[in-house]
Amino acid sequence: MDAYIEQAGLGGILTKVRNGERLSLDDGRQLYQHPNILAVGYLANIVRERKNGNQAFFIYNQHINYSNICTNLCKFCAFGKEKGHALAYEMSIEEVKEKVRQRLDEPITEIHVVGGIHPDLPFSYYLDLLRGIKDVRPEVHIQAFTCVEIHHLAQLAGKPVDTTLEELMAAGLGSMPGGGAEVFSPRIRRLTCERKLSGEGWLEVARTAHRLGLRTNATMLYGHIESIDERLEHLDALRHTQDETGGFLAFIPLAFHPKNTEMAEHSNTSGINDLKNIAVSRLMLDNFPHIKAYWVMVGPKLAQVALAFGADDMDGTVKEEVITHMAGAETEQALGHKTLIRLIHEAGRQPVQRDTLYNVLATF
Ligand code: V47
Repeated sequence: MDAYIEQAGLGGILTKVRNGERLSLDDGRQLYQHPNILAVGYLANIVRERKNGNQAFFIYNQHINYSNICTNLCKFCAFGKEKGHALAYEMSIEEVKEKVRQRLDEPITEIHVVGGIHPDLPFSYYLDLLRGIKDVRPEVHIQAFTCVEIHHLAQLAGKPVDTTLEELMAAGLGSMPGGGAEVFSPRIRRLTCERKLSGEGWLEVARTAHRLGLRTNATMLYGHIESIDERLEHLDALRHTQDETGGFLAFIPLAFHPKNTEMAEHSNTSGINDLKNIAVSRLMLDNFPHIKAYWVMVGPKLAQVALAFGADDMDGTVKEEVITHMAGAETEQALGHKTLIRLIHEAGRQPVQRDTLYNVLATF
């Protein structure tokens, strides 16, 4: 195989990968532009197996999107709606608790909570939301609020981000999901989400969370107007932040879904683009423990294949995913854990049910 990689012109990168050396942005550019997906995937798989062996993780989780009312109205998003819009909704704390109650018979270990930037819900709503979930399901880990939401909550509370996070942690916040990162480039933010917290602002919230001991994820929304260099700068900013804090758990490349968005003229991403983003992020993010192939966005079939191209995690059972489905996702709303286990087995990997912090709960 090494001769094959050398013939593909990737011998220099292979040497660096074998020696555990950091890849440069030029290396990243070469990988993104390389036509041979097998060669790029082979390199990513070396890192994937060094970090996670043959294990492929999944989690038993539930998604709750408490409200889609949002003042940012990003052009790539079909989920966020202005207050008063026919499709706008907001759940009462009792409705959130009912969602949790409805699934008490399932062995869910994580509840993933994300919403928009709501113009008038008070800070107390978010504390009550966390406490309400814990009332119904005390043992569950709550992974809630993107860095963008946390920044907004700090403004609502009129307090610094660290104090705000401490109050949320006391109410039950266990970790934070990786959304809202999009592409950090100011050009992309100006053209697609000009009202959103800046890339530097997103990273600063993540740093603050990590300082308090909160683990967080990171994402990148690819497949729209971003250039390869903008993707690489995004990955580079993440790995520098991870050098400083070590607080990121997983990176999730998010495939752009254009339907019902203001960027609907774009096509869906291709399988090769999806695999490239997984493989290149595995290679560039040498200090991230995990790369997720989020089956909701890339489909269960490609997420399964991605386990040989750098990914070591398929996310989880999910259920009631709204953000991608409003943007036209054709995947199911949920995958049973038996399906996840079968997909992982068929990929030749060892299925591992994990908790949010990647502690092993069961192997199959
Ligand atoms: O923040 C919005 C993105 C994110 C679209 O941390 C879109 O483990 C594609 O972050 N097409 C929410 N993506 C999802 C997310 C996530 C999902 C699963 C696991 C984790 C994790 C995080 O989805 C948003 C935004 O970046 N998004 N619109 C769209 N049309």
